[in-house]
Amino acid sequence: MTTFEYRKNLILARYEELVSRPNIMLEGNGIFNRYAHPVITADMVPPTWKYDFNPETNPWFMERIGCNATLNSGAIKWHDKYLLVVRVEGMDRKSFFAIAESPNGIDNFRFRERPITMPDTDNPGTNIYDMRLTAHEDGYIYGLFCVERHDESCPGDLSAATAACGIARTRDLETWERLPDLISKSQQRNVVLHPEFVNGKYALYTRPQDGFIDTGSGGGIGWALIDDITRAEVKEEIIIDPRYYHTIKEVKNGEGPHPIKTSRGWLHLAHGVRACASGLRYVLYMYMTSLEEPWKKIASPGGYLMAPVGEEYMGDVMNVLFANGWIADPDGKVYIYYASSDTRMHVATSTIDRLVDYCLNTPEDGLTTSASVRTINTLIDNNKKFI
Ligand code: M1P
Repeated sequence: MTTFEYRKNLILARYEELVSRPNIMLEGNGIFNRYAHPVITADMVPPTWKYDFNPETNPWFMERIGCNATLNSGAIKWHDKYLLVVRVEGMDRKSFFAIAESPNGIDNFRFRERPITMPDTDNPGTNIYDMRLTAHEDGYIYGLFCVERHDESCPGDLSAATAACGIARTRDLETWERLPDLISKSQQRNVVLHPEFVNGKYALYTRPQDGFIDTGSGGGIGWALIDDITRAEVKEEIIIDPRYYHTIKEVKNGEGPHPIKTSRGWLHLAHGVRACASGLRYVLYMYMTSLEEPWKKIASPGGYLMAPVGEEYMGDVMNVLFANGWIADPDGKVYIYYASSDTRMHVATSTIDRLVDYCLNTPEDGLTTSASVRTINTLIDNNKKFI
């Protein structure tokens, strides 16, 4: 057998084994369950995207185009399948979108034949990433994502960049129509389209920021109504979920996927960021807003819902959990898709009832040590009647 044949068979066998590996649910904290294996890793990118299969031009069956990571994925249920629009990051640091689909939402994710070819605007981005998918009541599926460009106002600084919100829409998740980027006075990342019209307008969750990394003096999760999605512009913006000193969202926060509608209000998943000696720590948290007025907070459970554990802590950007996709099934099961350390994708499952209970009955952050201890003592006192 030639080296080419041997290596080709080995790579294909390993790939098949990995993409068809069953996942196993782990016991959790009553709120959600993690799973034993990531749902998508860089090794699950199809070999045809990486290898030249021609024995004449690739006799050693060498990898030609490497994949670095598969992370921050948008999610949607489509024709009974669980679809992730995965941020695939090549070894060249460029991210692109690619759809992976699974019959059950927890394993057997396979990428479609090709990545998404996203049309550019007249001002092409250098990098695009982190798509939030919204099946809007106007009939389109929208994908909102970050478009990164070099900041031309700093010609001498190769790290200076700007972040804007790119907008595309599709009816079939095959062909995408690119709309102009969101016009906003500030830079924007983590912009999410609300699935319903509000007062006859499109509604966005925003994350205004002064710079590419720093949210500056502002920040927080914002809310803006948009007159025309084909020329989207943030004219007025209010902050609906601000940052607070000495909390999980002291440095910055951002909306995750679009909120899930429940009979008790809109369920929101977001990420919060704080600084520590080892750098920034990204965790996932939840809040709820009013059904009628989705910009008004009605519940704010204290602390984080999920933080990195085990191998989740390790990766390209350590100590990061980030989620921009979840799927709620008609039976109430919720699939939370999250990336760990900007490296791989995982799933955790819960139910709408459990997540609503979590939001409504988890004590709020009292913002001081004394308040936290008072809250624990109240729980201990109440428990005395039962133990
Ligand atoms: O590296 C962690 C995350 O950093 C950014 O998130 P945010 O805008 O909230 O700071 C994004 O670049 C995100 O992709 C990344 O996962």
